[in-house]
Amino acid sequence: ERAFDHSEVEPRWQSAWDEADVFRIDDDATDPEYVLAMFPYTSGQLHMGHVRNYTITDAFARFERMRGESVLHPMGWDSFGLPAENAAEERDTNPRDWTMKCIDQMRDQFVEMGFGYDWEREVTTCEPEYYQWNQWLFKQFREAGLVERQAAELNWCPSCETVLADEQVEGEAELCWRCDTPIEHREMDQWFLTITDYAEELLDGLDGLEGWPNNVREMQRNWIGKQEGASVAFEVSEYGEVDIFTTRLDTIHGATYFSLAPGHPVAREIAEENDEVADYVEMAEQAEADDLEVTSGVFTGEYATNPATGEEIPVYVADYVLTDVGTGALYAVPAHDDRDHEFAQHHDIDIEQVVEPVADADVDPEDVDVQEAAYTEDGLLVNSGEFDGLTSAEAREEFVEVFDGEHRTEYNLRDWGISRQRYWGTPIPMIHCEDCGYVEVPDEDLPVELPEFVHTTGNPLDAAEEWKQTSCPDCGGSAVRETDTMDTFVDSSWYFLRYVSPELADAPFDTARASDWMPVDQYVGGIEHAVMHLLYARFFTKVLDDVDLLDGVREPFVNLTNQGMVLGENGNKMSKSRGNGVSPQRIIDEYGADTARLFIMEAAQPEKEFAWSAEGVQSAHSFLQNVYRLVDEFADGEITFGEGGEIAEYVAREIDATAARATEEYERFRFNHALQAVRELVSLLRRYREATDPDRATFERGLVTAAKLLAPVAPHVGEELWQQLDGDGLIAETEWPSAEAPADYDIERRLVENTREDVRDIVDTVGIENPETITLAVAPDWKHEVVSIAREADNVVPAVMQNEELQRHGEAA
Ligand code: ANZ
Ligand code: ZN
Repeated sequence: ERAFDHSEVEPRWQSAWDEADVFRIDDDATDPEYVLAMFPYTSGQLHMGHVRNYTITDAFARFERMRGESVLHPMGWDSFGLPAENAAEERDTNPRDWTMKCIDQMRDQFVEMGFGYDWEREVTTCEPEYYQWNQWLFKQFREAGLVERQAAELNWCPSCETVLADEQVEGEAELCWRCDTPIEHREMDQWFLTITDYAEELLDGLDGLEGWPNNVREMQRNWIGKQEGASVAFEVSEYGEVDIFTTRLDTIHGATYFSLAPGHPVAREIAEENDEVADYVEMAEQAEADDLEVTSGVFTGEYATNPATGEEIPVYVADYVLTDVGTGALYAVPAHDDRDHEFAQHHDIDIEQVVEPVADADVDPEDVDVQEAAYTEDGLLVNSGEFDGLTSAEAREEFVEVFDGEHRTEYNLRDWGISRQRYWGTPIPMIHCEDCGYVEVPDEDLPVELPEFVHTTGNPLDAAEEWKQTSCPDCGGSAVRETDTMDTFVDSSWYFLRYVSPELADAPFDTARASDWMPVDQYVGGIEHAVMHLLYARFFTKVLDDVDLLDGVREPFVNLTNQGMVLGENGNKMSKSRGNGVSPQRIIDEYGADTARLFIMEAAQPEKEFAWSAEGVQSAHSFLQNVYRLVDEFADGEITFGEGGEIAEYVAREIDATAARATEEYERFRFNHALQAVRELVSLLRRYREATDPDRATFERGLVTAAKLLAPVAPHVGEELWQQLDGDGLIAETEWPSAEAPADYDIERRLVENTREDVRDIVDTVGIENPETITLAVAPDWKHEVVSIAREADNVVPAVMQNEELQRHGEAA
């Protein structure tokens, strides 16, 4: 029985790649293909999600390299964060030692998986060589006016007398992780990056990100949450004018009460006179975001004058009005807003309709009963005096002037609070002096390095007395260091730039090279980063460009792929508690890395989830063994060759067609289809050999083509085959097979068929009845049909819209 032994083969080729520097990219490369996977958090254990993520980028990087591209494919470690502190506590070690051990373990596993990274460019965020640049960039941001101190609510443990990070507050009862005391919320000043200054640009830029999944773009749009509206002043008894923010100025005649957020200055003023209001404000401020009902609120005894009607309407303080949204005050229109409606019913407040559906709307005006439920659509004005009959849009425009208001745009996006009260992060490079206030640590004193870790109740930096006490850079007097560290999302907001010049000692990255090498051409990672990481990285890129650290790079990632989940064999999420996790190490040991890689890549297209399957693993394993055997027999001269007969021409044509098809599928990130093509080619060669005496040249070309097409996904086996076939050098560095399809071969048809399969898969996944009909329906005109199906069934939108090929083929069709 001929077989290859993966435990011997795989390490051998890993060393060969290393010796030949296959994955290294020269600093003087121009405009390389930048292929990047989101770097892992250093938990120490590689899981299947990582394996999938990194197999995708590795296969693509290898494919591009074989096509003659210079490829930048780096790896690094997202290595700051609370888990390291917790692990250090549990194991009686310190976060640094624990983290470094994890990194070594994970690096070994990456090598064992055959992932080809340029290890000379390894970046580790918890090293001073890296985080000094977080500090330096913080100062750059500050100089650009993008750093502010603002009040933020923090968790305070009254017993430990310390601030706690959110992760240190446990359970619904919100207990201190150390002493189980219920925590309190306190307002304290924190450092913020004013990402809101870039809200509009971050929103605009999304339109151009056509290589991103639509659902991610939509999530960012919602997160930024642009609302165009107006502000108008209401007179509130003796407290004077109070500005409100509204997106529905057309409804102003229907305002039947007025409402202030508990944190609004006027609410606080009223609280000074009114005990009931004072109690309410205090209670509301202690409550967590979603604790209170929409109906929670209290009448203040005061009245506001509606400028539209001259009516006096009661003023409430209500928790559903948020202090830091708009102006923190609103006029409420129960007839046309759901929350106002609920509140009004509960507090017995009048409900007055001022908008009714237009004549051709889906709803008959007769059927609208605002006493029952709010009518929240636009329409025509009623009960609005001389303005009756205006459309909502007309009224919104006109009323800004009529009621002396102002156009105003609001965003949901908040500034980014980066202060964390914990040890394992980048120290914020500020010093507090009694006389001078906050003073920056001068550049020559960077990095501010973390002191030795100590086990303590609160933030270890607070306990590091010697480290904390310093002198003021301005006046030389005694001063204390800022003891908060940075949110670790700061680290990941620019790590992709550090790879470009990881050793650079006098700047975070080389501006010229970064500007040439950026943006990242293919970025692959989990959907959980749709908003925070991906938005922060976009923000950083724009700022860095604006302060001339980059030259004309406005977006960091051109193409984005979110890989789907790897589920357990039972179709559930893999987890310890379910006991259905499959350890990558076990698979590597038992079957080898190539089997794992092949199985994962054949199982589904990258965006789709799939369930682990022992059978699938077996099938991948035996396919690799079979290919190996066929090539081995060929190499040993065991195959009888002849003229090849009539079918030789057909086989030759199929070889070219396979190369063309597989190439196209690799480009489209449809690795499963590419591999399907390779499997078909291999079985054709096997039949060719059995049916006739094949001609040697064609047969050999078939094997060479199959080996090359397989190599990005199963790189070790690829090398082994290449060696048997007497190839020059390494297959990893050889040329990709020419991808010219034979003239009469309809590659487009194959692609459309594959795409149709994708649609069916998607439709199956989201559970639409009768996928067949839908598949047939979409065939003639991909784009429009798919879009309309997506519209009809809400839950299909993300999946279907994500399938960019559908749209591409739609345009072609
Ligand atoms: C009057 C009104 C009438 C509103 C109406 C809506 C419907 P959306 O709905 O997402 O566009 N608002 C204003 N400031 C607020 C705050 N600090 N906290 C909570 N809600 C606030 O958001 C805009 C609407 O949210 C605004 O328009 C305001 O209610 C409410 F028939 O004003 B509206
Ligand atoms: Zn000073």
